[in-house]
Amino acid sequence: MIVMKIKLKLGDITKLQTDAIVNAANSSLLGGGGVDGAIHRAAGRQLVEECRMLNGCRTGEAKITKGYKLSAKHVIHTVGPVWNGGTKNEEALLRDCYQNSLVLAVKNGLQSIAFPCISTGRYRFPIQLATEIAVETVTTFASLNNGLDEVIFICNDQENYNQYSNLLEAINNSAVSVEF
Ligand code: AR6
Repeated sequence: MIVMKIKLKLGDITKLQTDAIVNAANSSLLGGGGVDGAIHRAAGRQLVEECRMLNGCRTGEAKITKGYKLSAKHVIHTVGPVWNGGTKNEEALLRDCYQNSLVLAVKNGLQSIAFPCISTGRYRFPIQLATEIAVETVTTFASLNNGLDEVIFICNDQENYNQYSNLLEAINNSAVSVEF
């Protein structure tokens, strides 16, 4: 069986040298605050110019661009759900963000992808639940043996990092090897 690596990191996603980094964008895809603002600042103006051609993106869906001045070759832009108490299909939509980003990476022949903690900032998704969805979606994807070598979860704060660390330590799945 081909084993997919999962790595956990604490830091800034814009510094990573992966085939793709994922942006927690909004549906305009034209930039914003948080990780979205950081990615657009680091990538330069050409990123927003390419994004303008994409006609936005619906919640749960994903679109790919080049990485421009980033060390990452591509940016996969996905739009997480705004947390509304859990009554607006938020869990399924967050799962779609991870799943659709992974599928898009494989479709484009990419081997490594890094995710921020989608929706857990301005969109107020509860951290524990968001982490469970992220880890479960990625490990299930790995079990299907899809050609992706490496998924990085990169947290910008200790609270998110600790949640991931607890869940990843407990993983018992032969399709995955975890590195901290
Ligand atoms: N590297 C890695 N993670 C980061 C970075 C960074 N440089 N900066 C922030 N984070 P948020 P959302 C973490 O608010 O909740 C934007 O305005 C941050 O600590 O960026 O999906 C968009 O345009 C948090 O854990 O995204 C949308 O309007 C995580 O990234 C809206 O915010 C997500 O926080 C999307 O909200």
